[in-house]
Amino acid sequence: MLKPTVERTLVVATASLICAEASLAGDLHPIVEAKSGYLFGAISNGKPIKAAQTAKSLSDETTYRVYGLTQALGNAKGGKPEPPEAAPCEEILLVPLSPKPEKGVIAIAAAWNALPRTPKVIDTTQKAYVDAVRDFLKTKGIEQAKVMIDNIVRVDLDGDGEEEVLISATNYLSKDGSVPMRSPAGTYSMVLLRRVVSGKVETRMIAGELHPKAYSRKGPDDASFDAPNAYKVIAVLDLDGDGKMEIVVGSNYYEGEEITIYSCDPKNNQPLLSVACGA
Ligand SMILES: [Ca+2]
Ligand SMILES: [Ca+2]
Repeated sequence: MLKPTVERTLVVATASLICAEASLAGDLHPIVEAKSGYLFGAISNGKPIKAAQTAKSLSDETTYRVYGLTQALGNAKGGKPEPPEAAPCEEILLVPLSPKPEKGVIAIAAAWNALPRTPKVIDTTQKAYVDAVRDFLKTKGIEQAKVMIDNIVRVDLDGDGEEEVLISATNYLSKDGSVPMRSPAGTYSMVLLRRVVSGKVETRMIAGELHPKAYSRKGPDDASFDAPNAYKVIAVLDLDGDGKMEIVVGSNYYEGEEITIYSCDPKNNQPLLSVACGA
């Protein structure tokens, strides 16, 4: 009597596994960083799925839509995700895209319009924003900061009719704007979100790091450098199809980079999916 029961259980288990895979493939929206081809993973039923799991369900050819910061750039075909041929970043999966538009930032296989509202890139020297950055740094212990803004993007993230402003500001005091191995005192890099909350403008950091003091090795086990990062908004797109736009932040340090998709939650922007490559 025992054996048939076991067999029946096995049959049921296999069937439910097939169902799970089929529904995943049906609503799987892979997301790729257009320049590098890094596979972030996917969105399935509004939830993030990691790259390795996404890759199992992708076929040899997937049609993606490619987006830049301010425009849709048409379709591209993506091949099966493969690990890179050489180190570093063996854990990353690459999706070869064709064609590869020059201004492409993100490719996503989804039918919805990921750019429901067009972000505007505005003048980085506007006093209101320079002051906002300086005031924010002051609250974090960086007095009299030299404000340097990389880009300012204005867009209605959540679709409530009120525009939000994303400010990417970085200053590591290097003459050529490069990111040093050690952070000098009074340096910073961050992405700030400015939005109106109950009639008042609120400024919050979505990603970034602040260095009121210069990095120095405190103990014998500490590294001799802290490899600070420079953060910048590279795209604002609705990547899960709910009409609200997620924020894509690129960050790089002296020999590596990371790209992270943050949720559009107005109170707390959480990282949803991220890809990183560094030595
Ligand atoms: Ca809004
Ligand atoms: Ca969204």
